[in-house]
Amino acid sequence: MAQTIYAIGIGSNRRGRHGGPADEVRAAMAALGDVVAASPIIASAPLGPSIRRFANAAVLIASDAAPPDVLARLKRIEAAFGRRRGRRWGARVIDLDILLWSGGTWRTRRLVVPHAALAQRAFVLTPLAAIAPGWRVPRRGRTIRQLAHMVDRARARP
Ligand code: PH2
Ligand code: MG
Ligand code: MG
Repeated sequence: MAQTIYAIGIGSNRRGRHGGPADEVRAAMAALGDVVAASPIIASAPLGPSIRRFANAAVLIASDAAPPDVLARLKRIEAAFGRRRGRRWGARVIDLDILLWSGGTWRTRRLVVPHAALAQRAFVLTPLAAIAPGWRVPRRGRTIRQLAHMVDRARARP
């Protein structure tokens, strides 16, 4: 019986063996398994040095595994999809990030949950708000819905 829920962010801006970025995101959702909620897939402008647009989504998965084990599984899926580790923020077939987990916070050298940039990224918050609007983010004391509104307002400022 799975007690723990993880919110996973999914991104792609490069073709892979499943097709274009949105196909890669869909295939990653299937590969993750135990998906209890899946957001729509959105298109987003790249943040950082990459030129190609991204497909982004978020899912909730149920798992009894601890965060480091879930992270190891995400990395195995990324490798199976043909992800190459290289330039930071380079174009990638698939990127799977742990955004939140129902256990609260996790902080080691290798893994920090909630994801450090969660509150700044509309391409993470917008899909996540579609499936987990009321999830209150530890340490920020705000819900995903509130953070999504805040990031939208920040972007709208001239
Ligand atoms: N991921 C990054 C860097 N920039 N930009 C968009 N739009 N979507 C992403 O998923 C993304 C990005 C690093 O993980
Ligand atoms: Mg990422
Ligand atoms: Mg990543």
